[in-house]
Amino acid sequence: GVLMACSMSSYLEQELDKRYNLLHYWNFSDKKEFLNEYAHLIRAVVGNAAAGADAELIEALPKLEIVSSFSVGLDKIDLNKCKEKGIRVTNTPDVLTDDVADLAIGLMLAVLRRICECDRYVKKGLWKAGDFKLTSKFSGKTVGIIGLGRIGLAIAKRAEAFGCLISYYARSEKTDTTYKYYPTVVELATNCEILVVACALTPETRYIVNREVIDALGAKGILINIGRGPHVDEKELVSALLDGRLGGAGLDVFENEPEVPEQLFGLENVILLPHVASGTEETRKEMADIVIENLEAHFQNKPLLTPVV
Ligand code: 8YV
Repeated sequence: GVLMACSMSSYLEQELDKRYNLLHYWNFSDKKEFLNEYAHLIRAVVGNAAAGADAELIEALPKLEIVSSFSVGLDKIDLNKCKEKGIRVTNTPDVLTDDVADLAIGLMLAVLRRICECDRYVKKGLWKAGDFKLTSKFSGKTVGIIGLGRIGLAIAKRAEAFGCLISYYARSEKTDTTYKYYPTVVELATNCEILVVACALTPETRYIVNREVIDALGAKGILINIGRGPHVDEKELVSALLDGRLGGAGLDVFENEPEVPEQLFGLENVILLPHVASGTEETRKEMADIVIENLEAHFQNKPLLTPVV
């Protein structure tokens, strides 16, 4: 049996249903009762950015062999517990890099050029009453990236094409790039106009964007988050935006998504997206195929495509 942790892709669901005894965890309101009945049948868990396999679920599944995530991020999986128990883990890297980087640039443009507000302006028939106000230029801005992995690098390359000066923070300086390295996020934020969160969520990177970083970014600074909500101290972010201590934000992820702080709904310098960075037909199909191929490889004793553990 394969346990799907939450609803994520109808294509993936159909394909898994053809191959395995697929159990839909979210359909069972009484998880205890469900586990009592089905736990011994489950050899695989399919999770995503919203639900994965925490220590409790892993402990409850004595026959669990593999957790295959429909995401690149692994923060919803207890990796240590998996290691300890010899449970394999896979994710969906690379195929979503372009989409996530594209959307990060889209957020920068949307915040600075007020694209969404402009659209509403035209659709409300306001244009006839006067021209839209002037906005801020994106090309040539300094862009600071937290995490220069696959996605961070793809954002850097795109921003470079817009004539932006790129700098980054990472645990250590990369030897294979000429982008300027800052050893702390505060220094990075002090020296850039647009700060982008593009690292993995781990205990070390939780709240990596805190009050100090927000203040360093400042009243003209823009925060872009295509990582995870808990990378940012959301209470601090909201109060900085409300007080005008931060220039603007483009957010695809939130601390308690799908809950989004309603105080932000009225701010035109803030763009709020419902975690859609990888959400294209093309990419979600590729992600689903990787999940399926990893499970097939595992059950046929072949090497996994994208092993993490
Ligand atoms: C997905 C993601 O939105 O890859 C990740 O880490 O956050 C996303 O691509 C999600 O897992 C799809 O359900």
